[in-house]
Amino acid sequence: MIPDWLTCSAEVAAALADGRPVVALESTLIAHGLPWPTNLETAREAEAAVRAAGAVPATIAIWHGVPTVGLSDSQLAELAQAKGVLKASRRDMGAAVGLKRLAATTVSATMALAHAAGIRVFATGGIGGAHREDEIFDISADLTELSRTPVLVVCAGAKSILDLPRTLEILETLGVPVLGYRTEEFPAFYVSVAKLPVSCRVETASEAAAVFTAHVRMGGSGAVLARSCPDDAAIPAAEFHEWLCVAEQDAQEARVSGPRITPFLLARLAELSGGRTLKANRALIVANARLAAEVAVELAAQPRP
Ligand code: PSU
Ligand code: MN
Repeated sequence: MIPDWLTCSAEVAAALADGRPVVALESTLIAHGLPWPTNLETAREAEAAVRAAGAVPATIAIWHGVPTVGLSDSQLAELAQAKGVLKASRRDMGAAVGLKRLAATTVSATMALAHAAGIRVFATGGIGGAHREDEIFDISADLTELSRTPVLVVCAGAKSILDLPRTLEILETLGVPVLGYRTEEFPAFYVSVAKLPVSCRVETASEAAAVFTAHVRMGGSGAVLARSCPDDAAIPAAEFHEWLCVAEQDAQEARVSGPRITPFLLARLAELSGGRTLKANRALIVANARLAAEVAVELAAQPRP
């Protein structure tokens, strides 16, 4: 049953009612993570990849106060160019609805809305996590949401701008499995590996679906399925870290903090890398969307829990 406070597109509602595979996609990467027009191109390419793999895409946002699952193509285009879009994590959903704001949803809010609609698989670029600066205490709400909402988040690991060892420790503490797709090493977003172990390696979408189903059946909540950035777009770690040091310095000088820090760093890295991080971000988002659709197809073939 889809709750009355949420709007589902007709296509997504029909697929869910029939038990056909659906993949949730988030909107913060469109409104805040990527610049125009790469953002719209990437959103469309991710939706096309989901369809090509046999599932229905459902991009999620809060549309002028209405939680919406399955944006239309014209809504995608509007969101990609809109100014003043709220970046809504879990805690901001009430404000976005109560004050009728146009809000892009982060991983945490997208998970919550996907789950409310009955969607079990969600693809993004990279999840949030613990930020690197020792003086700044900043841990993404994505981690807490993974600990309480049973959605499989397909990503290229956590963003390379983060403290990845701390992020993985927090996920372990919260009981969130981290599956590596054909890898034992946790992917680091633009950088293909972080030399840190995942909790379990899987070889196929079917194995990922089996692990996630078992986790949820035994009372578990969210899980991460991480695949590396495609080789032809991935960035060598040493090169990336030079850009990151400059971007972090710039963020400190500009006194950027809170929800603005991630978009600031991503934009600065795109400039410093001459667009290479953008190319990597786009490639990994599309690859994750395809894998998420493959897992959604497997889950739809299992008897519903
Ligand atoms: N993946 C991307 N680009 C992004 C994000 C993910 O390729 O911009 C977004 C997600 O919405 C994620 C958010 O939840 O970045 C993390 O923000 P914060 O660090 O403020 O929690
Ligand atoms: Mn934060």
